[in-house]
Amino acid sequence: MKIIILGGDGFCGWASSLRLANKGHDVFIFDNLSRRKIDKELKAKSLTPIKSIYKRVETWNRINKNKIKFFKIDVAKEFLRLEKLIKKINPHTIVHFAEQRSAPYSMISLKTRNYTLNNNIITNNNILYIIAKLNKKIHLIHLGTMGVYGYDFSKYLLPEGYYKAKLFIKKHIINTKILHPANPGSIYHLSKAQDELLFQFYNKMYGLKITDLHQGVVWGTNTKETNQHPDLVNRYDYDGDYGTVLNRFIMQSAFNYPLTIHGKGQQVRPFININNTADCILLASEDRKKFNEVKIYNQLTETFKLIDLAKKIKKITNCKISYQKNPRIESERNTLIAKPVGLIELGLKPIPLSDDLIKKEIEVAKENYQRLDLKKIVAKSQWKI
Ligand code: NAD
Ligand code: USQ
Repeated sequence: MKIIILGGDGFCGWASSLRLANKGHDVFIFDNLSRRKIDKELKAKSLTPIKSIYKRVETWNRINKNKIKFFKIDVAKEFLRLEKLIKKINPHTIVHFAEQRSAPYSMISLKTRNYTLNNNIITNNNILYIIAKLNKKIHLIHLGTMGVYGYDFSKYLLPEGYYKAKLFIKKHIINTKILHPANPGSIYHLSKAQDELLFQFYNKMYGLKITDLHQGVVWGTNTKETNQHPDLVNRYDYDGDYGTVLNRFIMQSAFNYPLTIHGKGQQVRPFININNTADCILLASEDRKKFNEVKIYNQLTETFKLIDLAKKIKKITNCKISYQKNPRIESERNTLIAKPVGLIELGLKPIPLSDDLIKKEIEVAKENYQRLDLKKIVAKSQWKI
């Protein structure tokens, strides 16, 4: 199949692009390299030495028979070029990773709030409009987030996107089906809640085939494809703005830095390994079934309380744990019961967090000791205005 990967130079997009190419698909990466620009703005960099996208693609194409093509393009700002390229390629599927994905970055300032909202919502509107105009059969797969729900809705298994509901209007009751109520905890998560409404709209108006993958926190670095050559290494964000909690804890324990728990660490969050992210993208891309409503999957494999994660790592490395004043405005205690029900039906084989995998990731961090900047570890972005 011909598959366009928007944001294919990023952490999830790169691993997924290689997985799809490895499985014989024709992959076209579209990316404006804004993530690399933000690294410069924040004076931060991936712990792993990632190569330029040009080198990455050149190396992949040299050692693999299924070639990848790269186009530097801004999906939010270059509408006409985007339309022309999509018309020329006429893909079966477009996978959309091309958003500003850090909650802390989205909360730094009015500028980063506006950038996140504009970039994330407009990339979706552009792509949906183009699909509706050119070829309604193109399947759009979007990376959403489990954080649109706010993590604390119920003590029951979290449904995938929709609820049967009774609406009480004075004495009347309306039986209906509703989208899971949105309850975002950052401007970034809010942008993803807005994306959901765009999908409902374009699906209802134009019958588009859309899959929204509500993904949990991704951990890990490499996959069997990125391990093929050092030029293909995936990014490892560890800084206070872009590093996510489990990869940060692993990096911190590798360098004897006390694990930075926000608050008391009673928050429960969903997690998924980067290899399983790539698996989910492959499974969703190869799902040729027709569906009428927007398909929503919970893309996680496990949930963990943060303190339990920290203790699991401490058992391996005997590291210290440090309880930090929480820079975020968030509930510090929640219940979250979630499973990847639909993705398992599609064939997902979950990779559980194990001591062995943690040790492997610690090795990845240690190999790159020279690139560590201790000053970048502390999370500086504050939710309060
Ligand atoms: P990333 O920042 O590493 O990758 C995003 C890529 O999109 C970058 O290469 C960036 O340059 C590109 N991009 C951004 N805006 C663009 C635009 N306007 N035009 C073209 N390219 C653009 O992020 P990631 O961690 O790979 O996340 C990818 C997607 O998955 C995001 O939508 C994110 O919300 C979602 N997600 C990520 C995680 C996680 O833990 N990393 C968890 C859940 C969901
Ligand atoms: N946290 C710590 N210590 C740290 C970093 C984070 O205790 O050093 C805490 C945070 O306060 C929060 C939790 O860990 O309670 C998760 O934070 P995170 O930065 O790992 O993840 P989050 O901000 O939720 O965002 C990440 C990705 C985002 C994705 C989301 C999935 O950056 O793109 O959408 O995970 S989800 O969690 O399902 O919303």
